[in-house]
Amino acid sequence: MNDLRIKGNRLWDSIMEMAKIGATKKGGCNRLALTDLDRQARDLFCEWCISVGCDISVDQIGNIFARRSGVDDTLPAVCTGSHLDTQPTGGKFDGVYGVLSGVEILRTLHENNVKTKAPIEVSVWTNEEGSRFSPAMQGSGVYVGRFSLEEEWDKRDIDGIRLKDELERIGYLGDQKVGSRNMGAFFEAHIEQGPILEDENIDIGVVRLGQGIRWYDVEVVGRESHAGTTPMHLRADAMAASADIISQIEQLAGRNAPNAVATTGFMQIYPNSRNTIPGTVNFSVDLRNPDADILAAMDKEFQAYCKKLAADRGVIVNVDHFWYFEPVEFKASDNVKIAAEKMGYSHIDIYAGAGHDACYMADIVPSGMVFTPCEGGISHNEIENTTPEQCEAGCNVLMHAMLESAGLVSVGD
Ligand code: HGY
Ligand code: MN
Ligand code: MN
Repeated sequence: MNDLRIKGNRLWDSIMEMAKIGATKKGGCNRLALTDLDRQARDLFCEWCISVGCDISVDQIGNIFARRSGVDDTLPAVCTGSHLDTQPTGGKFDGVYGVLSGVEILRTLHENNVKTKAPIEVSVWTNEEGSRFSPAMQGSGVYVGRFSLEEEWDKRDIDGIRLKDELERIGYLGDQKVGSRNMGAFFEAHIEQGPILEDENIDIGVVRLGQGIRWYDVEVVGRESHAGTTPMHLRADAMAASADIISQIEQLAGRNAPNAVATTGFMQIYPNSRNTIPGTVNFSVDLRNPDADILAAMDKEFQAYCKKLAADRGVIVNVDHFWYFEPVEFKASDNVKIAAEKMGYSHIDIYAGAGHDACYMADIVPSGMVFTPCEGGISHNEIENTTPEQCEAGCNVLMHAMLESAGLVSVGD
């Protein structure tokens, strides 16, 4: 069993095939959750899994599960998976690498006629990115009970389109009750999306922790007025106030260096006219830190600043802190480490800066993540890149970490 290996070229070709769905001119992917492009990606995943004998199920929030029977199907399944939705300027690998590593493992087990004790499952989680609908990790969050199904069904995108209607429209509003599968462990392979593995020339990141995340919607309400006739001291300028807040969160991260990060990535300005002082500005704030206490202190400082700024500037600042995700430990990471050592891959312990579906799966089953290097640590960017060899190494480690949990009965006839 130890010499069982995946086929790196086949995995790479599948990633390139999937990348054609929503391909952008700069070589990335724009495949937002629950769009027709997401449907095409989901359909291709299902087709590939059915071709190696898997059964497909879809749950009420559109999560997909491809199942390969074990010798004893009453045992909890050993699972892997990730996401197929991307950022608007996404790359070819974020999420997709994890899903297609699962597909490659199914192909490898199938063609080698491997019998495992427990069943193996590969999953596609709905809207991991949280770009079109908030929050991120939405499908896995509903699955583990962090979010209510009904509330998430009613979420709307920027054009007011309702999530449940989109699930129905693309044919992925499943009837399987969320959270009802018999799972025993969950592993996820993912590019690191940071620079450490590449900088240190390491093959595998054994992910021990997922950092904490706090998301806010901020609304600043001032007063529209004429850009030419309104003296500076009489303004209630929602844009200038927002600029203060955004530069303040950057300083907040600086005061909590080296691990704190803070980002505003989304903004709407009303009336968005060059010669009218903005009356209302809505924008996102994303604060993260691997230490829950530091992240709580950052939250407190940020909210206090918004209160004070509102009074100083005579504007209203509404802060909706709608998503908090505390740092999470991965309890099955040792499987990843053992697998990497068995195959002679270099490895280090690392923590995840991005959110991942495995972070929520860790609520319900022992979970582990396998990180692989990506070029320049760049992700959420169309130039996101890695190599076939790095993808192959991570997928081999994923397969053996899973087989360690699933138990091997036989290889070949
Ligand atoms: O936000 C994240 O970390 C992930 O890309 N959804
Ligand atoms: Mn991802
Ligand atoms: Mn992402």
